[in-house]
Amino acid sequence: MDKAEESSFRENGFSLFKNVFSTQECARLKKYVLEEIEKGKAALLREQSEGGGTILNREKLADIPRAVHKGMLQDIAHRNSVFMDVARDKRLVDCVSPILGPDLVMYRSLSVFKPKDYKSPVGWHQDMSYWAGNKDKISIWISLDNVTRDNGAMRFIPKSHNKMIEDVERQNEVFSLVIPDKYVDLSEEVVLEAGIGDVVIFDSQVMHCSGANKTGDDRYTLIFTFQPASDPSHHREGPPAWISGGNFTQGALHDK
Ligand SMILES: O=C(O)CCC(=O)C(=O)O
Repeated sequence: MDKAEESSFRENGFSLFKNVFSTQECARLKKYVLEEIEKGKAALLREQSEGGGTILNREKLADIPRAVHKGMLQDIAHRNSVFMDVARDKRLVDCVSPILGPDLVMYRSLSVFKPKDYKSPVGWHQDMSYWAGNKDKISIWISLDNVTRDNGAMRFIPKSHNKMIEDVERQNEVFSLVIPDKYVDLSEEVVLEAGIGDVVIFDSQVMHCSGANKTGDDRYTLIFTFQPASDPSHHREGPPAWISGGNFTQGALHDK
């Protein structure tokens, strides 16, 4: 991240990095994502046929993937170390360490996917509506396919990260805390189309959403959220996982 990219991120709350990963790397990662999704669907089916006792345990890390049939696989880096290795890749750390510093831990990891003709959009939201700890968290969104405005590109409202909207509506969706339309100025909307291997980073408070997949093309992603190691908060039970740097005195797990 150069100085211009850093100041644009600080000003707008998001930034696009082109060609961070190669097409070959993304094809390999997508293969692993598809495998994890299939394993997840099988685990969810097993759980449902056995009565569904633990399905809604939102606290447990890498638990039954409760939303895998709705386009979301939570805690992917804790399901397969291939993804934890990607999260620790210097190319990703370099995208966020100018803002968050060198000592980083992972708050969450997931894949959001929209197979062809997947109709469900993700509504406008600010991630901090869901999250614990400090707001100094950055999500890193990796495009494993060509993502266009027609198959689910990310959409952002620039500068919206400066203020939280408290008046959110709860909907029966995977991303359930939605910002009412009256707070979203669509004339400001930026649609970020991304090629295979491009990376979008975004602030924990920026308003964002993504459209439905109206095409016959896949739209698979990997998403990691990092925070400074001084913040011991975690999206699940237990401490956040180590990502980079050496200063872990305040609670993060150094598992490498
Ligand atoms: O990839 C998407 O469609 C949505 C991701 C998202 O909203 C998030 O990670 O907060």
